[in-house]
Amino acid sequence: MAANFSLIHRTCKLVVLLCFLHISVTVFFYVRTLDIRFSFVQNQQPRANLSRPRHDPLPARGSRTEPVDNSTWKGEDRQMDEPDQDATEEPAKELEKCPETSPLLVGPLRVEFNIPVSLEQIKKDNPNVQLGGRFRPRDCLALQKVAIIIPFRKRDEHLKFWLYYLHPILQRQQLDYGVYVINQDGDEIFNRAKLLNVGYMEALKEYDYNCFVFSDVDLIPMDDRNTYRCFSQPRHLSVSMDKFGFRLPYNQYFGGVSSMSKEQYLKINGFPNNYWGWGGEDDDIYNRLASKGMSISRPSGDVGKCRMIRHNRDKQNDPNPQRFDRIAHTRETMHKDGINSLTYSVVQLEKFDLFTKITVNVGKP
Ligand SMILES: *[C@@H]1O[C@H](CO)[C@@H](O)[C@H](O)[C@H]1NC(C)=O
Ligand SMILES: *[C@@H]1O[C@H](CO)[C@@H](O)[C@H](O)[C@H]1NC(C)=O
Ligand SMILES: [Mn+2]
Repeated sequence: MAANFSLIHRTCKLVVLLCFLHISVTVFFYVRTLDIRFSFVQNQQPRANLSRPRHDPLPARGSRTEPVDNSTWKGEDRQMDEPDQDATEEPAKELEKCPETSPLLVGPLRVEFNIPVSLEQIKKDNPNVQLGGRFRPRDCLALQKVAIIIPFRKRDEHLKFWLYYLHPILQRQQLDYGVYVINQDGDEIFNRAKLLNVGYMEALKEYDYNCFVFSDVDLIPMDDRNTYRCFSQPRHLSVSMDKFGFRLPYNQYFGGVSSMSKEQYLKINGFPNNYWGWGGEDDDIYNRLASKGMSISRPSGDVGKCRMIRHNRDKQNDPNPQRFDRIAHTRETMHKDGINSLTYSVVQLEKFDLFTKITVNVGKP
């Protein structure tokens, strides 16, 4: 009888324990779902976009003149996994791999836009840049092959400054890189994200790139430690722009300059093709990443400083009234709208000394 009682007692204890476990696990997963949902950029009100209070500003690490704290830096900047570095496959190459952090970096840079720049002078200043805006370090094997994609239309003045500042920086960063300016042909309404998709496709036709940096033409980094390469998570590089008072405008902000490995890009089916006009396409990209369980990697607010060349709103790039509706449905649309549904035609492909310019017809809304 006593033995029987103790058996019942033990069984009860076990049942209670199992119930408790079950509830904990359920609550855990529910909270996780909520978390992912809240981190989505959904149906934001127009005025909520930029004037929202900033709950989570970037840590301001040190002042401009202080060196960056090296130890924490390394932790958040893990190199993405190199796919094909099989030593046995490269018998001819004697070059050693470049170091994880380039020894050529100098840190904070002076960036201004009231100086005269000319393509001839930039070419003279960068004798190692090859036709089409290609470069690879001479004395070591670059860790990544980076295609830099710049969506473009009628911004030649900005492009000059971009080339003037970026070529020296990218060379110091010891990247194997190419610069692709994707020029939207005609005067139809602008489509930034579709041009980025075109850049991805066209760059891969030329070289086996494994990393893609997507950059607006008017954004210049103010520190060469902000390396234009890929990381184990998609990277947002323009984290503290002068335009936004050197802060992130909001936590999910992914506009300006970003980078993604080929794998990361393919995982989200590339970018949307149907955001015509200004705004929202970067939020859609963020939603794609979040829905695939990826997070955003960022440099510190200090290293991530950058300047934007001031300009008026372009013609044929008015705010897209459909953007709020579109970003509310990324999850449903992303699998049919992206690199798998991209259509365009190349109008002209030009190799200049400092960049490759691809003029494309991307159609109209
Ligand atoms: C980072 O640390 C290494 C040694 O650990 C040192 O050689 C290098 O100069 C440091 N870089 C910076 C930017 O402080
Ligand atoms: C919100 O503002 C940012 C910064 O200007 C912009 O990149 C983004 O596309 C905007 N999103 C929407 C939905 O307007
Ligand atoms: Mn701009």
